[in-house]
Amino acid sequence: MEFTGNAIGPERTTGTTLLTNLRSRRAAGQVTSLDGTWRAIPDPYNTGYVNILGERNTQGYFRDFKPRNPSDRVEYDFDTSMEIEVPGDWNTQHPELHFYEDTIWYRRLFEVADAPGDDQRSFLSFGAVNHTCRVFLDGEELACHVGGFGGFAVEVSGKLSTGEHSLVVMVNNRREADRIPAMRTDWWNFGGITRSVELVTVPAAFIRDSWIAMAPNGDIIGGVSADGDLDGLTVRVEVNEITVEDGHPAEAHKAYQFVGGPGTVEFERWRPGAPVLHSVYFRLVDANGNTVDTVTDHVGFRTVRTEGTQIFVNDEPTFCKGISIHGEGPSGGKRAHGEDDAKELLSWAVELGANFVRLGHYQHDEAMVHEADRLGLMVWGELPVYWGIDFGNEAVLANGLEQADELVVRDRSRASVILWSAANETLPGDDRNRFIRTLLERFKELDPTRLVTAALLTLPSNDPTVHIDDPLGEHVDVIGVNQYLGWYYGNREDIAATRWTSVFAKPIIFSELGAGAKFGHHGEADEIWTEEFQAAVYDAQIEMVEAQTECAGVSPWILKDFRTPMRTLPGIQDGYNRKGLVSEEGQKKLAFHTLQTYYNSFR
Ligand code: GCB
Repeated sequence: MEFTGNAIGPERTTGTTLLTNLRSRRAAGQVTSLDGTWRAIPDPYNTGYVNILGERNTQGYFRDFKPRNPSDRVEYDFDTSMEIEVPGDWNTQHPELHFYEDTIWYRRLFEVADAPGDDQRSFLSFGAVNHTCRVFLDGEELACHVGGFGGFAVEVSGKLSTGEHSLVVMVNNRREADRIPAMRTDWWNFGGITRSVELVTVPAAFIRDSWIAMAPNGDIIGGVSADGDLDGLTVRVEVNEITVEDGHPAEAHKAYQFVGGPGTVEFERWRPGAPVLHSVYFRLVDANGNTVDTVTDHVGFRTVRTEGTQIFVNDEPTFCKGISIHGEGPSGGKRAHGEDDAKELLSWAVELGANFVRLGHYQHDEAMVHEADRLGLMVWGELPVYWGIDFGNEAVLANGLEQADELVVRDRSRASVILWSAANETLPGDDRNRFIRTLLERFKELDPTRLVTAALLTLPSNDPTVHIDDPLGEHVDVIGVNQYLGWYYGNREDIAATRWTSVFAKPIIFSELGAGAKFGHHGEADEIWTEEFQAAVYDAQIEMVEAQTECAGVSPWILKDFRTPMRTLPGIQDGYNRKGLVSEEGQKKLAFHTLQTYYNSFR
């Protein structure tokens, strides 16, 4: 008899779909929130899924059993287990879960007042669950999802009879060599159902996904994928009062290009700092002209392209005055979610004088990109392909592609997003080059309107000129350069004279630079961890950036101090990376004002 088995088996995403336009569905009353207080059972041995023989436990926690007789043995009870808020990370909700990296079972009971009819389809939608989860409805396993930052939906049509239902989600955030990200990240591995859970009910023939954007040549392009019985249905797309597409037969999962509409349509442009959004309606129309499904959006139109070493937005050379941001809320060191967090985080970026934010190192909450659209901030969106990934593993690449789909498909109507980044600080090598090139190609395939990039690792050299020759440079539109002169290496005095060149003649964005400082810690500029030290590094870096003609932008690291188990220095770090321009509670350090002065004085 084998006691070492693990019936969990390989983790692959199955049983999920992508469902976009949830804001529209919410506004139309098609969504029931399942957020709130759930019950949770920590289960580091996966007892709720695997029995002691290592076989699949058919009586596992997902059955959500209650004893029916006094003699019944049921060795768990959701009703009396710990409470946990959804959305939210588990690490900051219970002190004993602070460092927890394993399985927690979540359970939510919900009531269906009126069972949806045959003319409706129903989905459970998850904004993000970190990292891998299995979804069970009334004891039945419906789906597995791999990847901690992308949204996904699970179809439950025909399963929602009138009455009470038990939704159980087995969530696991163990760091594994074959996950993305893998074993090491310089951020907290917040576990849990970190974004909203919703029940979405749509018509039997419906728009699963739709998007519209402006191509680099000014054409309006987009796509609609519909689902259900689409016989005789056509697609109509209107921007404001203008129909830009009419009569295309509805096809499942079809992204097709429509150009311009009848005659040349010129919409007022969205610009950084001067955003203009237009109302867009995507409709499925039947043969009698009746609309069977509509989704609405508010979309800006702008072009973005590169020429030589510059980025052009609406044909104007545009310098990206940026700041990097983690998906951690403005206070409390918690995983960020929702509109309030987005508004506060991005209001700091605006106050800084930024026109650009790098949303590192993974897909952020959808509220961030909508708020960026509204504020006129340009966005760099990013995949968690970070440091050491098992690049030679085909299953890992397959998951990377799924995560790329989730990133791009959700946000390709957002004018604010100008760049998709495939990776951060990865070491060149055949497997890595192929892996990231494949992701970059997927970005372009899904979205021909945006630029692609990756944040490259540049290592110290004794030469004042750093030559960028990472082979990925050939496959990106914009080269992201992470560099820590004056912090991890190099003398502060030498920063201003340093230059970056590449064989690629493409725009360079300094996607990271910075230094650590503890808010309120003051001293001389050569005393590490003081606000003065950090500000002096910024001064020198700004001088370098000004003199570096190939530079198309900067996004220093980082807006706010953020939690990370890698930073342990007592009294200074205490579990936080201190490179923030503001503390974890939002107090501004000197360097905030240094960068603000620079951005406000700008070209
Ligand atoms: C980096 C990483 C970032 C870290 C940062 C640091 O290069 O991209 O995730 O947090 O440096 O503070 O060391």
